[in-house]
Amino acid sequence: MTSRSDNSRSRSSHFDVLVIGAGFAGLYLLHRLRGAGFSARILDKAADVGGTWYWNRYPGARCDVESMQYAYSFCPELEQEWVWTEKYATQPEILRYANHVAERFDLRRDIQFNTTVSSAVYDGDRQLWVIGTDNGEQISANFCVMATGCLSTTNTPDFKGLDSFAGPVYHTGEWPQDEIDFIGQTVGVIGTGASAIQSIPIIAEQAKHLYVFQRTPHYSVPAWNRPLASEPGTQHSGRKAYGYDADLTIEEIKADYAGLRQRASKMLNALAFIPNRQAALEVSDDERQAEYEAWWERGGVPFLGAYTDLLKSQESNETAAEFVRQKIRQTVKDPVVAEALVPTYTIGCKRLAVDSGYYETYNRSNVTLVDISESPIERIIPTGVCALGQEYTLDALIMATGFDAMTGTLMKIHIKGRGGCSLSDKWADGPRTYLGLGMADFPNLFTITGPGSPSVLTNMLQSIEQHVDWVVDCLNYLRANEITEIEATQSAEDAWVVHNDEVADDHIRNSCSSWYIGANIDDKPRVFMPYVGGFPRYVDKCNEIAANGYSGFTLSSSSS
Ligand code: N01
Repeated sequence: MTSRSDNSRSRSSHFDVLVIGAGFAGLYLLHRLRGAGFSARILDKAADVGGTWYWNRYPGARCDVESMQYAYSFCPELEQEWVWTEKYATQPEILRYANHVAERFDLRRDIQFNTTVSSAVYDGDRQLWVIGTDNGEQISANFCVMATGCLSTTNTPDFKGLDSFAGPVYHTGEWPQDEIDFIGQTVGVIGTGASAIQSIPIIAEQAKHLYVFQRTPHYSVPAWNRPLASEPGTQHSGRKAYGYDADLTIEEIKADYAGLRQRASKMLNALAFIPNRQAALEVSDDERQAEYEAWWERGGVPFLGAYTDLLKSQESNETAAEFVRQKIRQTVKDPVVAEALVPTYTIGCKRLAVDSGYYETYNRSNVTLVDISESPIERIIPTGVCALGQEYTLDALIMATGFDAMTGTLMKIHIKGRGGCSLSDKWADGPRTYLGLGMADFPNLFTITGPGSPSVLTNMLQSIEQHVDWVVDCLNYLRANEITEIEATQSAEDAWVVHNDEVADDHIRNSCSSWYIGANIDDKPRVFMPYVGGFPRYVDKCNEIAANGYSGFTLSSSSS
């Protein structure tokens, strides 16, 4: 087997392109860079490939995008040969896929694992980036690409006394490599976002008792996960099927995978499904109820496609929200617990979760919901958690408390651009980018799915491929035209930030406290970070800019 952590080989210390991150973005980028004849190296702090899927090994971790769509499209042979076994792939299966890609395209020989990038400094005189690592290395490159992911720096709130807890403390986003056995243990989970919603049903099956500390309830819709049968006609589960992916067998999708991708690229979230073309308030209450029921039976995030205006009109949104609230009340037997689990805010404002038996788990006698919405956790003590004036004695504590999303990882690296300009100063009031791809004062630096791009509001694989293709096409263009430096202009960046804010300002997704706006991190500026104008509009803009010779960027050569 290929050595996965071999940092001892003699290595060049200058490359055309340095890539930070060996997740799905970094892997595809390396493949494309090699194909285009650039020398490239990936650095990653993990011991192997996979990015988010390397770290998020918590029980029940799955992708909430259907597996046939959460897969690369760049290589038709890869699309055909890989066989997903379930409608929603588990973390181990997705990691196997990342490993398969690394092996199939012989990527590991240009990846340096176990290497945390601590600094990135632009040397304007030499027009190159100097990357410093925690191994004490300095590696330079003409271009640096941050493929660092949107949810890669975990958030552990500063609970008083946390260090005093005598048992193990786990974070869902930095789960240990070895399987953790909760059998016979009393376990506490803090947080009820997507990671908690996936892990709670599994942990509840193992634990002697599970306490869930909930500050804000989350909306979740069922996954109706199932094996993906390979014979035509056998994967229909008898449910009313909505959307291409739900209707089609693996063979049917593989017979026209390009068609599926094409349909996905026309959707705001880059997911192929057939949305309803009606508005929620155009139809009668009975009709609407039946429609929601059908989408509930279909399962997954397309639920928000039940009507065209669910993310546009608060009144329409409320009809969908109320439908889900009723589902929670019908599922959870104890009415007090049910009411505590019912969210009151806009559905889809926080990212909609997709679950397998989440609400049902609260009917178990070994599960207790601790509603801390009115009164936060007081402190952690050696034996457990103090909240609501009580002590909850625990053997293990799980932080399902999310991430310093979109900016956290970049802000941790000391990035200095032209003239020593620091990224943390530039982003002190929130991220500022041009297209989420580049920044003024940071020449020859690209971010893959950076803030200001649709990223987390889309199927990430589709967005990653679009960004990687755009960056590599740009590098090809620069080389062909003997251009050695590219930098977003201040005016183009300013205009993009204004546009980003305008589309986000009155958008429903901007109406509650979520990680999209940094609300989960104390002192983080409250700015809606992903681009909410939709994937097709964004892609058109990127293509137009490239076709116009990279308008909004200043291009120069060392000889000029
Ligand atoms: O994190 P979150 P996550 N005291 O930020 C609570 C992706 N993902 O890891 O809502 C008490 O959503 C916090 O409460 P509140 C997906 O994009 C994808 O679950 O801030 N509680 C919340 O309940 C997702 O959206 C998959 O009031 C505290 C929870 O911790 C994103 O990752 C699977 C607290 C954090 O929820 C993040 O999900 C899983 C405190 N001091 C995740 N601080 C896929 O399927 C925070 N909380 C691809």
